[in-house]
Amino acid sequence: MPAAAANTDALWMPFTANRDFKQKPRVITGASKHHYTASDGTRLYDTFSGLWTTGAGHCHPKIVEAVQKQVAELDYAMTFQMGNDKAFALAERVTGLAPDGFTNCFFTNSGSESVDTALKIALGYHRARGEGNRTRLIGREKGYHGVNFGGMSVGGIVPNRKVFSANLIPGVDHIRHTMNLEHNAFSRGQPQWGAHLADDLEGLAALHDGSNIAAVIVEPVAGSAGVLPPPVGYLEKLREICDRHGILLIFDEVITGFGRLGGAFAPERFGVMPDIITTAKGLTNGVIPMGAVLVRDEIYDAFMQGPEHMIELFHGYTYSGHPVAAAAGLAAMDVYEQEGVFEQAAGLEKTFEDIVHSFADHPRVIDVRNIGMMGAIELEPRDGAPGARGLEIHKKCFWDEHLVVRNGMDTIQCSPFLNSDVDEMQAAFETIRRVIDSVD
Ligand code: PXG
Ligand code: PLP
Repeated sequence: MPAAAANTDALWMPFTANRDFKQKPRVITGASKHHYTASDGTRLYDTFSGLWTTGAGHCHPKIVEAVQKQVAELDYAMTFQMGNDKAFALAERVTGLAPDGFTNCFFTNSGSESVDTALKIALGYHRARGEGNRTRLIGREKGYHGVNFGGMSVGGIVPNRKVFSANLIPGVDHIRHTMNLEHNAFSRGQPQWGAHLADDLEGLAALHDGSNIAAVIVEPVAGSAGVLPPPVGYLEKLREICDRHGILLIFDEVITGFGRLGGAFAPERFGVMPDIITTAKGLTNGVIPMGAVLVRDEIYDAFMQGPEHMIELFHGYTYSGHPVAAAAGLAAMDVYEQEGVFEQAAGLEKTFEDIVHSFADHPRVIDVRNIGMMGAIELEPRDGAPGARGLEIHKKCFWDEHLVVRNGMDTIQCSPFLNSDVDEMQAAFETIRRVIDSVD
């Protein structure tokens, strides 16, 4: 069936210009390794590895097999007051990959749920230790922490907040973002300028008194905002201020976790240790929705008090630790380990950096940013129509070049496969350049 004939009416599509899309739908019906198949039969190379999700490639046979086996063996069992074998095994596996001291993990079904869970754990932790006054939560401008009320409130993407402004949770402040084209344009990796922006947290601690602040949440590398690597010294400073005031530091690693930065988690790269890590996406290689919140031992331990028959944390999702998701997660961990996927990513990042920075001389390009296997090519917006150029490039790549390219407004977001073939990756970016040349 030709794509245009697909009946797309009933689906209210997420983060999509529905009316524009439905005039000529882009419908995917299959995938294999580094390509999608569209409903008209064309094969498209995926430059975004799912949605930052599928670093090891689509329909990986080992993950497919694990899911097929699991769904036939145990489809569902509650994890409230009982549990399934795969969830326990995956928790052990994931905490094993995490930095020392991260002994426990709580399962969710998405990054948004991981964030809201982490915020609740932070509040509960302080209360359990007799510091129930620590209720303030601090996020960062341009931060993306999902779309649930907690994550939206600490988040800093303006259009995501605008309509809900009066209903965001109270007691939240934001530190400034680190994006600055004047000082940092065309930086490779971590920019040199901007560590002082972390002092905003010290300012908020002075304003509210640090003893009232529960946690600060940041993406170690801002993803959705258009890939903003942390300035040199910035995360260190955040950690130091948190330590001084007893504030928990949450790293939202929904994108950066599981290989994007060439290791399992951001502390390996930046040498800065958070107290809580939120994950999703790469946890299952995107195959089944699942997230996890990893916590340090003292956080878990703080909850383990009171009568033993009592539930320590009144929180959980029907599908927390779903056995089919957990089986996908276990298989993903096997693939990452056996195929050296994180090492492959580390080995590719310099080549990828050179590829994205080859766009720096393009007249329409106002910035290029990258770190690990994350990159952004920022285009000048059209006068009076921000986002139009980016969307046109996405559509042109899809229809004319058989390339899936993700744009956030006028920024081309790059999330190549962690096990990309260099020639394929190179060819894809040559095509993107041609398409940028060809649009107004
Ligand atoms: N935290 C971070 C850091 C994320 O990147 C979420 C939380 C929410 O996860 P869920 O699974 O609830 O979507 C994310 C998700 C983009 C883009 O274009 C990125 C995300 C979502 C949508 C678009 O970069 N990341
Ligand atoms: N709404 C209702 C009426 C429910 O019964 C439940 C769960 O039992 C939920 C929402 C929450 O669903 P979930 O646990 O899948 O997040």
